[in-house]
Amino acid sequence: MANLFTKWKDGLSRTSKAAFGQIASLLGASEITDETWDDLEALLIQADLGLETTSSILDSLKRFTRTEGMTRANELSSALKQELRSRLATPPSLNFDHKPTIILVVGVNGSGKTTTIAKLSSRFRAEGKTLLLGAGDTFRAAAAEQLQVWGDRLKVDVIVGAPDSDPGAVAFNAVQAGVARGIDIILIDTAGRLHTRFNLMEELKKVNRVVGKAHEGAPHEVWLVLDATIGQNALQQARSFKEAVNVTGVILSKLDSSARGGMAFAIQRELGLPILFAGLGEKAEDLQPFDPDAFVDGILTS
Ligand SMILES: Nc1nc2c(ncn2[C@@H]2O[C@H](COP(=O)(O)OP(=O)(O)OP(=O)(O)O)[C@@H](O)[C@H]2O)c(=O)[nH]1
Ligand SMILES: [Mg+2]
Repeated sequence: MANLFTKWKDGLSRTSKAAFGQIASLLGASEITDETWDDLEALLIQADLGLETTSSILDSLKRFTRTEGMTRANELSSALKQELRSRLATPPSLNFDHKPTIILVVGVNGSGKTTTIAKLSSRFRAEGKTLLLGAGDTFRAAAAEQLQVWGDRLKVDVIVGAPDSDPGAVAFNAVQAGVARGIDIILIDTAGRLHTRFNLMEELKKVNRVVGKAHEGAPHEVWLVLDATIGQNALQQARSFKEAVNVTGVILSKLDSSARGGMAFAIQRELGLPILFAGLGEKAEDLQPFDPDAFVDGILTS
């Protein structure tokens, strides 16, 4: 298995070659001019950092260059790196104090929820936890099957409902079964839904409430899977899901397919949500705990 550094570097190679790569070239050996600032601003926006985050980074860097008396653009590189790093929180360590710890996984269609649940199962099982999966996506016929295939492969039981049955009922059954069996972690998959669809968001609220009825204090975590390739739209999605259910953390999927990835900074700044894991590929071991140092190093490697 490739070491972690290589995994992040390889996983982020698209990102580092695109906008962030151009930043590295921009910060070559030339003088810092007004044009340098304009270009840097454009590239940070292009990299998906968002207007607010970009202007705040530029303000800090301009202040820093003034106080340090910097004139060369290449001196800006390490300042930018530090600036980016300081805007990413180290994710809180996950403690699975509750037995079972019940985790609801939410997000728009195709964001990577089901695959992420499989990857998480594989990771948690390797840490010695017992798991149970709830196929709360009763909407799409193939959805429960997809989770079941992963369950078979990973040897993790999956609680499945009848097609078109109530997703709340499946979630309820999964929680009850997990409690009865003394399971450590229950991961509940949900149907993908557009954050703009009122009825589907109401349904998600209901699933959330039902899980709370099945077990007091649950869900203990609600993880939002955001596709890193969709850019700034991820912010809007995150806002809507956060309003509907109590999202406790974000998983950034498909960072390996994204040419930008800068919205990680905007998610933290504008929503205050921790990024817990990053999807760096399609294999089970490609889900890694979010590592801000490796992330910043990875995107700025030219
Ligand atoms: N390259 C890459 N592909 C990923 C990653 N995570 C998920 N995918 C792919 O994205 C596609 C959609 O993943 P799913 O897990 O089915 O997404 P979902 O959110 O469950 O989709 P719905 O149930 O339809 O809402 C699949 O082809 C996955 O293999 C990742 O980190 N990197
Ligand atoms: Mg799914």
